[in-house]
Amino acid sequence: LERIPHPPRRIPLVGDVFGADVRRPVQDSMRYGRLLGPVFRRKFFSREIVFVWGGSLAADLADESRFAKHVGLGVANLRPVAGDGLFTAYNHEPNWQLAHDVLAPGFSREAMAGYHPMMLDVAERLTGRWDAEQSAGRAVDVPGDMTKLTLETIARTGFGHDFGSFERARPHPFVNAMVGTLTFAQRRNVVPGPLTPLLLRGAARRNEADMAYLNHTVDEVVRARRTTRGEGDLLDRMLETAHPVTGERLTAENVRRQVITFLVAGHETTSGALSFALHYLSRHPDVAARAREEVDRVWGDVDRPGYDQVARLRYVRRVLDESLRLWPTAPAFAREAREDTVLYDTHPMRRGAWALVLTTMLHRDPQVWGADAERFDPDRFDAKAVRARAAHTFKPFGTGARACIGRQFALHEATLVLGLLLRRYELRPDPGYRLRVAERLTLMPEGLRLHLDRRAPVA
Ligand code: MNH
Repeated sequence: LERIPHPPRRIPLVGDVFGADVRRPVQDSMRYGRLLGPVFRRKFFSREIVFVWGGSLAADLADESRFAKHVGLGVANLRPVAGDGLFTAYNHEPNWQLAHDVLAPGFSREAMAGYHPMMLDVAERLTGRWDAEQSAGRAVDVPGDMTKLTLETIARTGFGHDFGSFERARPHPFVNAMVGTLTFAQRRNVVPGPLTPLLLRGAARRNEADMAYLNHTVDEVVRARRTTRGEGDLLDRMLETAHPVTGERLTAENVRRQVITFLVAGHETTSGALSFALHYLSRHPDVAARAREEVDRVWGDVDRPGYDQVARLRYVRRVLDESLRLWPTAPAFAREAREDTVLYDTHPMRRGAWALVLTTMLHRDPQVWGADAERFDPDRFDAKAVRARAAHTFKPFGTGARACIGRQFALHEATLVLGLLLRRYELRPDPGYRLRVAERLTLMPEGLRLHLDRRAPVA
């Protein structure tokens, strides 16, 4: 540990709190990463965190035989909300394997094709709203509307539920409660443990209320489903499917945890990814033109694309990949040593020792991405460039057995929506807007508004 650099002005007892930005811990760490190099540490009171972002180090941490997911920091702070749900379960908890095996078929290609018409329905509610904003000459609130879209999509495809987000002037209270618990979980990372009751007392009380509201909402959805059957969605799987080998089922309490997990994990990150992609499309008219040309070519005169017509939007996918490279909306993940080992033949780690992979910086490592790593360029993801790159250097969905189960879901949903929006509108940026990134465990372009022009319908 001694050889790993840390910020220069370390203060006894409190650590590296000097100049630390508690509202933007990820961007703060990016700044230190640039200063201190591919592995560094930061200390907050008694807690010291090792950050890793160098491509070779991160690739070594991806070795599943020596490392596994570590449930720590923001993920551990979500345990009160999400319990042993898939995302927050410890590796040794039996409910992880059980739920993984029961739910994995809900993310197969066939399952995605089944969700596609519902995703399209929700996306058309978005374009309906954007048409109205456009004709009224108003700019659209990108993160706000993308959050409505992704919440409705996961609620509908996962649980047959409708939050009515597009009919509301303000976010659904479920969203406020969820953002509340996420923000609280992030704050707890930077407040020293013993001082938490003192500094966060009011916040903790609000957090209790937020969690109660989440539980209540979910219990209602589950209760409604127990009386009627769904259309073979995730909730049906959770309630009815037994494990293929052991015959075990999820308990009622675990179903509650899973529903919350999917509603939360299934929309914040996708909403951010779409918002960043729209930001970059509005700032790179050449890229937007190329993507739009692809949509017109693949969709022809069809305005309601089928599943395959979305899967074939290769360039739009690259735009998304490149946005997730620069701003992976789940900005870090933690890895722990399964046994005593040496990281990259350099850093000894004891069993259980862990490090945080700072994905935002891994995706900007000049050794991997070149000297122009900060530049937005979707061609980094054409097949040839991908083949030429080292393995385990693009990790927006994490790595290994505990990587994102919703990856194909998110990519299909986001590609569909970008396709529809490119087809329908020209995006004009606000000339005064400079990208500002808000953090609440996930990343989001703050205050992003875009002006729309309707395109002439394709002949
Ligand atoms: Mn998702 C795990 C990123 C969309 C459900 N997700 C992860 C991890 C990352 C991640 C990173 C691993 C975290 C860790 O190692 O601690 N997820 C994303 C991103 C998007 C995303 C960047 C969108 C873009 N995720 C989705 C969607 C769903 C979902 C959509 C559900 C429909 N994610 C999960 C679940 C897990 C997860 C569940 C936990 C999987 C497991 O541990 O078994």
